[in-house]
Amino acid sequence: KIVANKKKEVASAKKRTSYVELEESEYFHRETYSFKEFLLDPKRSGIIAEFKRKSPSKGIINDKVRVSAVTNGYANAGASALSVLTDRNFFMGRKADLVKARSVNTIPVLRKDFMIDEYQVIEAKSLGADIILLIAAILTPAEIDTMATLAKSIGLNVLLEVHNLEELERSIHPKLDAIGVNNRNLTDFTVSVETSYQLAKHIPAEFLKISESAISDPATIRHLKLEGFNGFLIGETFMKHADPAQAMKEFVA
Ligand code: IGP
Repeated sequence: KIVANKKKEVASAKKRTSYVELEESEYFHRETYSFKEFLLDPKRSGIIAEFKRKSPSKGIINDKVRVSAVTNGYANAGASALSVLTDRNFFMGRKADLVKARSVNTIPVLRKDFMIDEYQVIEAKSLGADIILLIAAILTPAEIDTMATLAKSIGLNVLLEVHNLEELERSIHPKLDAIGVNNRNLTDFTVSVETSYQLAKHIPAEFLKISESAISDPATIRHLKLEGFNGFLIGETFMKHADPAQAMKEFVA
């Protein structure tokens, strides 16, 4: 359902904006920030702080806050990177949110969306992203190869998301920078940080290790660090508050 929906969206975007126009964006020619450098910077928290108004599992989380204030507050609270949803249908995100986040921050920004086409990779760079997400559950190994290779050729960092060992083993690719274990099962939306603990030892050492979703307390981060995780993708725990950046400040204090 998500993939069919996304295909339509990409087809219409291609009609509106050509590759040539995307590449005319000033951002398309910028040098991206290194995901690795920011994640491993000991002065930062390792948190990839997400701007997410709505999700399929929770409905509206927060539609009252502004992307510039929130993302800038996250960065000031010590975020290593930002994650901005650009999917409109399921997450109430906008491409303009990514542009806004980029324009007011000097840390890496992840384009959070369902990437299924090379067009979206070029588009991500032109909107100001530093990192793209490739979701193993919806991509073949050949598609991961094509998109990761393209992304790296234009300086983007690549995060691969997996839910289980089978996805990890079939999708691992030398062009990836980071492997993210999603603790949320995308089919039934159940969450368990156990997923991260179980998969940790199967992720080859050359990749950054990220744990995604359902992280709601600092103790979980301490445990994940002990298992070798370098990054922690957090959305709802911050976004459910009227002031998400303040919530992050208190979380890291
Ligand atoms: C954040 P949470 O539980 O902290 O709000 O989760 C992030 O991991 C989640 O939004 C996410 C996501 C995705 C969203 C992970 N993978 C893929 C959309 C698409």
